[in-house]
Amino acid sequence: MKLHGKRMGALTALVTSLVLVTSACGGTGGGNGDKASGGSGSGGSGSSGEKISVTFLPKNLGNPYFDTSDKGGKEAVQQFGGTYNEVGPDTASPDAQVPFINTAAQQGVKALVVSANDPKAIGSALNQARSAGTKVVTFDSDTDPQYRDLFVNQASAEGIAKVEVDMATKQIHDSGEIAILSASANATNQNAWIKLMKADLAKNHPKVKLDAVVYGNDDDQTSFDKTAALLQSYPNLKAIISPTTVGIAAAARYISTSNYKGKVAVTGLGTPNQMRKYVKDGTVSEFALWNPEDLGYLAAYAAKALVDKQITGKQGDTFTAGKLGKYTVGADSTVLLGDPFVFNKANIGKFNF
Ligand code: RAM
Repeated sequence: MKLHGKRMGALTALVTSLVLVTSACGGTGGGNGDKASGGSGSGGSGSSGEKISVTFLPKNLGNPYFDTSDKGGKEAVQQFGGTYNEVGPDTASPDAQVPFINTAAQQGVKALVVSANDPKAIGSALNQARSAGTKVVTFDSDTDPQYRDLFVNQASAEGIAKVEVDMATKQIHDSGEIAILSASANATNQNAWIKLMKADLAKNHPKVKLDAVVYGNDDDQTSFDKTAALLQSYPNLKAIISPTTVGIAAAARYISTSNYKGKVAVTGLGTPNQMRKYVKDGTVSEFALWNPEDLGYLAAYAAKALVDKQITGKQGDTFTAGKLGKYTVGADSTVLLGDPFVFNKANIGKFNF
């Protein structure tokens, strides 16, 4: 299902939700054949015969989005018989991940799976790890391409930006003031989406004014406070788009108990479990995401394929990601999970992540 250039119809939404539900329940997800029981077939040992050790390094710990993605990663690593580890900083700041990368390299882990807080700040640490023999897969939020072997992308940046602008502009009848509450200021993924959202707004929504972009640093309290400040600074605000699961939940929590409820729309990217109560109480009518568990699962299998030398990361390389089936490496050493999905009152009950 493509979201480009059209709104998601009720039927496609239903079909896609069924695919997502199937996937969340451990079904085929990508529809390319169920390999769940047999893993990849080559076991968890790399070409040297050692177990494949995979370390997941999210932007920050304590973020339910990464709890879910890394759970998918763990499932995959266990399936192929490798060893799994998760480490990470408490705050999503640009270079907070560097010591964890250095430690993983010293430990000689076979693969690091990283969501980057900054496209450059962790680059030299990653390249040192790669020189020492560790394969680097970025997922969720990329680095500059020269610092990693592969990027596992959740959905196209264009698709993610468009669905967010579509959801917000629809709710404000394509006219009025909006603001963006983002994650950290250097986050590669959010910044790519914001750039595309700005372009879409300028081109297709002339009556919508973007008042401000503010940063909650993927921290709940900071995001909550930034929401309050936005509402104070811009009394005519009609909608907040938050392209981060931490931000959207904090903004919805603030608005749900304030006089702004029903007057200021909140949308963006969220997890169903965090957003359920705000959809039920009418604070939020719709938001989007992908399946983070599948994202982590796919990233782990991509790491294994690199360690096994089944792929090098060049365009056209193919590998099998367990139950999700077969994937092909695209341009810029990128593997795409799928399309974003819109959650609303009608479908949110079917999801549990
Ligand atoms: C937050 C993180 C993550 C992003 C999601 C949507 O959990 O910033 O990088 O992909 O939101």
